[in-house]
Amino acid sequence: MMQNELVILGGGESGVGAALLAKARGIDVFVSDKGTLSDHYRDELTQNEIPFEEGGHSQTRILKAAEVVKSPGIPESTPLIMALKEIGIPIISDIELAGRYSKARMIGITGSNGKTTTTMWLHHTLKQAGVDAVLAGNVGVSPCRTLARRDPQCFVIELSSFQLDVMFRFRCNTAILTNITPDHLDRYDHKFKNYINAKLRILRNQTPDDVFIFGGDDPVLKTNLKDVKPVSQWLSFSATNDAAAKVQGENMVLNFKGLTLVMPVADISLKGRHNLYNAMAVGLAAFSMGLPPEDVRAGLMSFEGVEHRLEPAGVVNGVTYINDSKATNIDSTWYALESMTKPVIWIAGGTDKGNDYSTLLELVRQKVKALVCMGVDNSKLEKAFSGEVSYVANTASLDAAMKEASRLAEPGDVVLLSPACASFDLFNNYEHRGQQFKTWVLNNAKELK
Ligand code: UMA
Ligand code: ADP
Repeated sequence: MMQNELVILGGGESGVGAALLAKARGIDVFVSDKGTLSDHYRDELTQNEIPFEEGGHSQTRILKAAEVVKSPGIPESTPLIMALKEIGIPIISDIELAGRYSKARMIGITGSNGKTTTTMWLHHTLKQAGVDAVLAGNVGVSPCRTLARRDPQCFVIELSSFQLDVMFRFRCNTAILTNITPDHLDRYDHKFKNYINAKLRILRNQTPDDVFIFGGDDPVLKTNLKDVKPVSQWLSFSATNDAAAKVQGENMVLNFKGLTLVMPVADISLKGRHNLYNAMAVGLAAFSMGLPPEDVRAGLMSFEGVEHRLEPAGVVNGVTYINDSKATNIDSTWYALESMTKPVIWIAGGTDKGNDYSTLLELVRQKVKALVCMGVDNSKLEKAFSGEVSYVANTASLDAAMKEASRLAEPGDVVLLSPACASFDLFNNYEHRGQQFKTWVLNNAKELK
């Protein structure tokens, strides 16, 4: 048994990435997974001669670790994690490990909604302008994987609250906090404040040279940033007030570091107010890297969007189908409904995370013709909206929901899948749900041709 071993808990992307980096740096490393590793990751560990176990954690060995890298998928309340904490063994994330071995500029992006879109949009904008930027983090690739081979000019890292929980010395040269609405409360003792504090950890270790970009219209951020003393350069984006990124008439206006971009909102490739916010965050972050305004404009005009986020899925019989399967909470669905310009047949439902539907009522009254509930238990949704829309359908499969929606829709309408709920009652995950939606539309488009 090794002493001074780096133990990695969880052999998913974050764990295997961390193991590859540790191995490349000559650190004794051991990967332990309670479940079964995927063939791909098992092969990678074997090929790189990294010792591992699966099907359980060898507690005695793990409790002798010099340090532990924990997958963000493992809750802090797990007995093994509690035992490690009690002994005082440091527990970090793969992102924290990456920070130790990189001189790259670190751009970290967090928030309750818009993380992936903002991260990928910024990465696209930087790459298109010729910057050696690498996409990493919660989008699905560990930065450690790249660092095992090379250190790029810049990392664009999506950070979940779970990753932030186990980050201590990591420093974001540019930090983005898009917004905060309740999510993942099961991992935070059901206390919203704990989740807010996790998000604010993105500010840790920032210096006056660093930049913090945040949603200036977000009420939760406004309240919670009031008592924080700025150390770095704080910039906000707002659709209603004067800010570093703002709206003036038909234009979006960005100003930072002597750089200015004035650009028609209509030229931004992704639509809806939430995407205007995301675009502003991208623009300010690009300015923080010194990117010329024309390169920022080009990136904001050419990004094609991310799958399952208000993704056009086709037009059948004059009805437009939109896949917003990633809308797994109320706020994301609010923005989806707000951005609709045609009458909506709304497909919603799934595993409820303690939703309060009242904030959607006004938009639903304005925009929704009919609601198709799709879930194992639709009673809460039905109760919230019956009487508010002309028709509420109760379905328990994608096929049944799609049949109802297409029956109810008339030419010129939109069928919007924006569930406001997790997918696990009927699907493996949100991707599976979105994929099935798109496949259904594609098959029907063929039949009707
Ligand atoms: N496991 C143990 N012991 C335990 C519990 C679990 O060993 O007690 C093992 C499981 O068997 C599994 C591994 O830990 O093999 C966890 O698998 P994973 O695929 O979740 O692991 P990671 O590669 O660490 O995934 C994480 C993020 N997952 C979560 O935060 C839940 C990924 O985000 C992220 O892409 C990846 O790191 C790389 O940074 C996914 C996600 O759902 C997409 N994120 C949440 C979200 O976006 O809402 C936060
Ligand atoms: P995250 O990675 O934080 O989950 P995504 O970019 O994947 O964010 O988007 C998740 C959902 O939230 C999608 O339905 C998307 O349309 C919506 N969304 C995107 N940006 C924002 C935003 N700034 N505010 C609210 N909702 C948003």
